[in-house]
Amino acid sequence: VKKAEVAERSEKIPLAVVEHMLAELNGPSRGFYEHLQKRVERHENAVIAEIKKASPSQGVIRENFSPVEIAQSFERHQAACLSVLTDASFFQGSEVYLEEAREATQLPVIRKDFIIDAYQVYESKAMGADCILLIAACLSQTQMLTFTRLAYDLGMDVLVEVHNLAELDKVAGLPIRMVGINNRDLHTFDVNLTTTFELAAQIPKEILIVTESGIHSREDVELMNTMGIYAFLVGESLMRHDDPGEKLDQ
Ligand code: IGP
Repeated sequence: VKKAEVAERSEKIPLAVVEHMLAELNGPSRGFYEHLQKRVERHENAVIAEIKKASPSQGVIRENFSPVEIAQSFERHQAACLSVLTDASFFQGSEVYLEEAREATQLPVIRKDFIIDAYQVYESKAMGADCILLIAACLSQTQMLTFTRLAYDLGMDVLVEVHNLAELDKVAGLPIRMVGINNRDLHTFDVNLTTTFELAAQIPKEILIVTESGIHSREDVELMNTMGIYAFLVGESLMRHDDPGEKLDQ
């Protein structure tokens, strides 16, 4: 009886109210795009530093895993933003890590997960994400548009990730201001930085490009700079360092 009664009441809560309440939750958005853009426009490097315990290709990357300490180290060493893996099955991530990392710093945070349902967009806002990742390889054009609009309504930014020209075509009409180019093929795990060079040439100037995966050295960064790319998503090479933030100074 109670169940039926609650179900009846819950149907009466308009979605717009839920959206409004969620948009207020966890305080104002920290401006993920703005944090990147203000550096990129001055041709300063902007790193989205990723908190990642394990990956499908590498297994456990970091044994001594404290999201709070890692996040604070990234902030001390001038990371522009944080990325936190929340996917449990492939990356041993958790939404708790995102909540802890965000609370321990002032930095905007992207939720790194495989978003395939609108429910996860609401969920991202509820856990405090300032931005969500949408992976073109996993989504239709319609889904990307729906999830993007929903994220904006909830006050979050969107980073759309592409890996090849077909995916880039698929995202061309979306109302977005950032594109992530993943140098890693999600099927084979092969990493090739030329992916960024090939795709970046096809992307309109006003879109902020983030090069993702396989960035390990100062040389990699400088090579990207010669292509006019100043925003980076870096995980593994930071996580393998004793004090992960220190690697950002190298
Ligand atoms: C970080 P790397 O090679 O620096 O650890 O890569 C990030 O790009 C990678 O974790 C990533 C990812 C993803 C993970 C990019 N896109 C999509 C899961 C799902």
